[in-house]
Amino acid sequence: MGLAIISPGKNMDAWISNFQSLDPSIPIQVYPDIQDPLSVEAALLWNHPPGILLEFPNLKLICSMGAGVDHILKDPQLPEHTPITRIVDEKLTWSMTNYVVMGVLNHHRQLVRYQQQQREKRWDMSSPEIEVSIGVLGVGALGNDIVDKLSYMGFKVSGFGKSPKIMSYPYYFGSQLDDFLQQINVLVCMLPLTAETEGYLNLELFKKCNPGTYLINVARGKHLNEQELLVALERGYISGALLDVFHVEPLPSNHPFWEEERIMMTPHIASVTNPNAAAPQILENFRRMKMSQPLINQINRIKGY
Ligand code: OXD
Repeated sequence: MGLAIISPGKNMDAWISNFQSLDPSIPIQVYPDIQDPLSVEAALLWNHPPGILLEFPNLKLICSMGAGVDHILKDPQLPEHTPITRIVDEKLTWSMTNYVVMGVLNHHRQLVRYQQQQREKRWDMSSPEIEVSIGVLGVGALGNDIVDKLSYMGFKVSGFGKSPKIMSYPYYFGSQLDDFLQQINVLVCMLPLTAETEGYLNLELFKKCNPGTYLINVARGKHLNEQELLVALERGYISGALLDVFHVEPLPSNHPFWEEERIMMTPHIASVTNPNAAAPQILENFRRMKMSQPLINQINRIKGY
């Protein structure tokens, strides 16, 4: 009884060699070459074809290949009671925090402006720093680390979440969104994608931001109403954005974001799961599943994260 890896179009060699060197006794099958569906007890998924899990009647564990599980939960034919885990890993957190710190510093120290000045051979020392007060929407494992590191660097940082929590930093929740937005001028989206958070970054929210707020979205493309971001830029609610995620990936070549100078983009690389770091926790959960022990990093299906 073994593990199926289902991640169409991606090279799985690094995962396979990690699994094999950690525990060669576990049979691994890689989609689409699954010869023995009855033997599949655990599935490791990234953008799997919807409905495919129904082909595995002995499935007892579903693992996301990344931190997010929205790609799994959107499958309308997801087996109802099979537990789902996600990756929580220091390296993933480290990369994500580095990316956001880079985005904040780039905005704060205006690297884009100085690159432009260099092209124009222009020496302008005026206003060398933009004052920033950062707000992180969504303070789970990843968001919290971002708040901690930016606070450590001396930035003013607040967090926003769904429910009350005692935090070591200014924390807003629930109906306090407007107060949170009033405290900040850099908004970092770290929310999980759920029915509640889809389209959360929209014109209504942008209007409530301090004029000229800078947006960083490293969560999911569907958090952002892309058309309304363009409107918010035109109206000055938002001054610019760093985006790593998009509704459609790869971003289509006719998408207006390509032409928008105030938007800086990267191709969903803010933090990419490293198989060396993540394979041990998949196998640990495989072992726990076999022994009927509590899983690590299991998500709550009702909450959606
Ligand atoms: C993830 C991602 O969820 O890469 O890990 O987006």
